Amino acid sequence: MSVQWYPGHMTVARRETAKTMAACDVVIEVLDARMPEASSNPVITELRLACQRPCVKVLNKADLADPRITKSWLEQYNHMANVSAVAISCTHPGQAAKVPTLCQPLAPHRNSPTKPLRMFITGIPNVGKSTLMNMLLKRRLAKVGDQPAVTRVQQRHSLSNNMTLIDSPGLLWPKIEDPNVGLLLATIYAISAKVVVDEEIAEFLATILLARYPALLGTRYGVTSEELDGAGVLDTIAIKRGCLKKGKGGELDREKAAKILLTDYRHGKLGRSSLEIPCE
Ligand SMILES: Nc1nc2c(ncn2[C@@H]2O[C@H](COP(=O)(O)OP(=O)(O)OP(=O)(O)O)[C@@H](O)[C@H]2O)c(=O)[nH]1
Ligand SMILES: [Mg+2]
Repeated sequence: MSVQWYPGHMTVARRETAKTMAACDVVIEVLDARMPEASSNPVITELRLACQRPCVKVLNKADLADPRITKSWLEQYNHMANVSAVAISCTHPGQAAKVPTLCQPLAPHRNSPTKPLRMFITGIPNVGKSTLMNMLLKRRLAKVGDQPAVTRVQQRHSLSNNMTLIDSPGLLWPKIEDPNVGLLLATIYAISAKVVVDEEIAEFLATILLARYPALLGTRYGVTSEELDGAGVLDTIAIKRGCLKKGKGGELDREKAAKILLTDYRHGKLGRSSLEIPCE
């Protein structure tokens, strides 16, 4: 599934990102800890390297990811030049504060009211950029929500006399060529539901979970080791949850089962899992 979802506001956001990148000191790239590479926008990396800006990679939603795999990702990222990486969960008060602490040493010359540290929060849609900003400011200044494209314009705020923060709209790249990346991004709802089919995404997700975390599927839906593929997992969910098409003689409603699996996964109801592992 190659994906083309690039609403008008993202063209503007791409231009604004380039401008803000040039006028910031540290880039805070918010990623989804369950898939840090798939959720890293190559356009943002390209702009950042062109502007030679240091970066803090924030593996957010770490409460939903497999902690062992998150640790491996951090080791890999912390070896990169000009990059610090941290895993946080914005659902845990206090963890967000690690981010500015990591930003400061990357631009030590910016540390005064006349030369404040300018931190630019960027990343793909729905990874928690605005939530992170709200947590740092300890106020609900930006609207947040579990769907892509909630933030439409940049917002700049002072974090202290010596630090400013900019939240920005989620940015994708114009054409996601790799079908796996498209499906991964659809799984975490970084791509609008209008352009993807739930059943296809859920089958893809179920296939990965079946291979890597079968016990999670077993506990929540009673899926057994006899299930051989993602389609079978959806059938089991449909049976266990009584998802039947109306007036179709008991035919399974796989679309409804797909929605159950995706909603559960997005809300962490299955337990912690990572869909990408380093050096895959
Ligand atoms: N479980 C969990 N959920 C989180 C975390 N951080 C944010 N969320 C949720 O993720 C969803 C998206 O958060 P936002 O802050 O709106 O994401 P965003 O990156 O600003 O999204 P756009 O503005 O659409 O690009 C919301 O439902 C948040 O409550 C986290 O650390 N853990
Ligand atoms: Mg936002």
